[in-house]
Amino acid sequence: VFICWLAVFVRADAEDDIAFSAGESDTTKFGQAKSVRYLLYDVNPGEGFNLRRDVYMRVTNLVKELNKEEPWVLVLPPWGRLYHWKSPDLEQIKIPWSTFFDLPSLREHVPVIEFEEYLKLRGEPVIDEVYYLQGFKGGWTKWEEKMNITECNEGTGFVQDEEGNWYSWFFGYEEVYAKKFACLSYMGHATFIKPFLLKNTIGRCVMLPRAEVLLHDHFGNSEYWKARRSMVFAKHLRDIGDEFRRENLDSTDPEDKTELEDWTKMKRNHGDALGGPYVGVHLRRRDYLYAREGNLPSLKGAAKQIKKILKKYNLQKVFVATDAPSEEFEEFKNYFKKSKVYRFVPSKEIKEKYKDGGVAIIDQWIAAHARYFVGSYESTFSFRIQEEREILGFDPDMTFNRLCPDNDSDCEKPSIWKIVY
Ligand code: GFB
Repeated sequence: VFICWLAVFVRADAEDDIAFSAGESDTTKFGQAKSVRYLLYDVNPGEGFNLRRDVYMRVTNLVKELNKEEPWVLVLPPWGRLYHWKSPDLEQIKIPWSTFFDLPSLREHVPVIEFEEYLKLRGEPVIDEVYYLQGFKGGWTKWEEKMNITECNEGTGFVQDEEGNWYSWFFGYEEVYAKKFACLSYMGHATFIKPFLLKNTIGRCVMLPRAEVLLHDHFGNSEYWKARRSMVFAKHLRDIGDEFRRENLDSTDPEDKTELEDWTKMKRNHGDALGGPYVGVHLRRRDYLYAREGNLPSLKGAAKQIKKILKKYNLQKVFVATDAPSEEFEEFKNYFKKSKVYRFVPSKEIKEKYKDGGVAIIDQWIAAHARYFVGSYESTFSFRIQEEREILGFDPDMTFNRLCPDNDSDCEKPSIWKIVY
């Protein structure tokens, strides 16, 4: 149904500009069909890639709910300017979602288009209404769902020109402007904003910056997992990861029992997946050493823990996904005398094409296929690997593990987030 709507309205927009007049139904050509509307969002600039993926899931399920009333399309916010994407030689803005994800898979869940596709369809670089989400001033003592258009709590980065148009970062597209801007204090789940969007906004495209303020409607139920399962990585990245597995880690899908199917049909039991004959580690370093001080091991401590795992499961190889600088990786590797330790090092071409984000996904993909996985305390990067393994059908004991700090070898295990169909 979603894809039909998308197809109808993409055609309508291409054929006839009138289909874009705000809030009107184009009933002349398409019977009683309502004009499609667009929802665009953005996330706090300081957030990393894998928290942003979580925000996508919240917004996607909001769009799914909106589509029960009238056709809405989610406009995918281009990737760029992320704090952790530091490679100095790469330009990392205006990156489309198709660089990282498989768009047909996303569209099996809700209708989505890239921002550039939206601009092309619209024919004018305009966003009709922007509601900048924020918490209620002074915080809260009692949790209740409420929202209110109020003055802005802090600088928003939106400025108005003499003609009344609003300008902001807009993902690096300097020509883009908004016609209307307001701050919206908000406390609630994502779909709590649904009546507001349906009844109190009329613009064809509504944008919600700081969408992390919207909470998950359901955390961990089948809707959550549908959104998550639809986030299939782009094939070009999976292929690179698979080649690395095959060439270095003796790991192939038929042998590892990790073959991927269309996500809408794929349903695995825990323990169906065996995984390649290696331990997958997510060794988060850099800013995390300060942010999670006391919860991470030293390099030597991490190596000691991994050697134990290798022995227990009779494995000889280790794959390390890490943001560590190469000197740290070399030090870590030197703690292993008998086992082989691998890291994915991208060619110049891969890096230029798929950027820091693509390389991180390849790391996640390889780590997700390991027989046993161990991650870093509360890292969303590790969480997403764990979810990938739930989708593939690993035994939770082989997935929900973390590296302990040196002074607490029996540290608490991560929560188990089992897949729900
Ligand atoms: O993904 P992310 O939100 O996870 O942010 P955390 C970490 C980023 O660092 C990733 C890089 O998106 C990558 O760009 N990175 C981390 C890695 N681990 C790896 C890895 O194994 N391989 C590669 N190639 N890249 C939170 C952040 O990070 O940490 C917050 O979201 C804050 O903004 C906090 O910085 C301290 O949940 O680990």
